[in-house]
Amino acid sequence: MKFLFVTLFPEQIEQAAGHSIIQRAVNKGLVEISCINPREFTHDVHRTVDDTPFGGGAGMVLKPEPMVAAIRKAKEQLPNARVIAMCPGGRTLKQSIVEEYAHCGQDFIFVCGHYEGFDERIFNWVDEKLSIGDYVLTGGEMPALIVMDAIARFIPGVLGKLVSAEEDSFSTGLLEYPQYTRPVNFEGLEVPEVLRGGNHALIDAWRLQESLKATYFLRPDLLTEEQLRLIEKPLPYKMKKAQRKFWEELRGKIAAAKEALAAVTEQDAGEKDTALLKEDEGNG
Ligand code: 4G3
Repeated sequence: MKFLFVTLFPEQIEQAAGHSIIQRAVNKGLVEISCINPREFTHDVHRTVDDTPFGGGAGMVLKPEPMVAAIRKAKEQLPNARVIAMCPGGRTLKQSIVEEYAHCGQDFIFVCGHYEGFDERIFNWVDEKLSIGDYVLTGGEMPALIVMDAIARFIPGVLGKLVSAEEDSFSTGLLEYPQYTRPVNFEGLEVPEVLRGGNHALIDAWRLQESLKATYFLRPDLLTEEQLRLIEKPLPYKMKKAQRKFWEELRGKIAAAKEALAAVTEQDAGEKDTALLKEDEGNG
């Protein structure tokens, strides 16, 4: 997959592409990264890319001529690419958008802005505006790199053999379950018994319960109506025994967590979240 960045600061992109998993993907030929600098498309001695806004106001605006010339060049190089402008006012990125990008079979041109933004007319050469979240940064390079990284993880061979982006917590729609590695006892904090037992059916059930519990407390908006019903409403009369046990156990964990919460009400909300998720450590 090819990623082309239209940017005034190509070194920032090259630097980020020179590390770790993305660098390995480039070396394996799974990902191609390149940059086009709009400054190369200026014709004045000062190589001007920005100017003051019509109507007044603080800051500078990216001029249309060099930006559009750079985007045109980018489209010549990647005619099948989606052209995405990174800006705080764009559609907010989430994992389902990442997956759609990863599976659409197109290359990507990221248009990175600086200063107070783009001349509005530039958007006529752009397919969509994208934001990585509700905050403003000094440039679109880091947001564009974040989008590329999130997409690249879905390209077969980019992650290690046994790891699959499709199985990520966010791709399952739930928050992550807690993970542990050696030592079994770290400063008195023990790895839950169930994870050391090697019973994979039990482990899978425990992990799903923990994911559901974390999601219930921290991001209930991510749960399906069905999941919420199975947590909060009377269980269906007809239900397989193992299933009933699973949901009853989860309800027990949630009730215990709520009690733990009641016990720490004098603490601040940030600490509460932590307390909630810690309550049953070690009692797998
Ligand atoms: C355009 C993207 C670009 C207009 C870009 C600022 C945050 C994001 C810029 C503008 C950016 C984001 C450059 N900051 N949330 N800064 O994805 O006002």
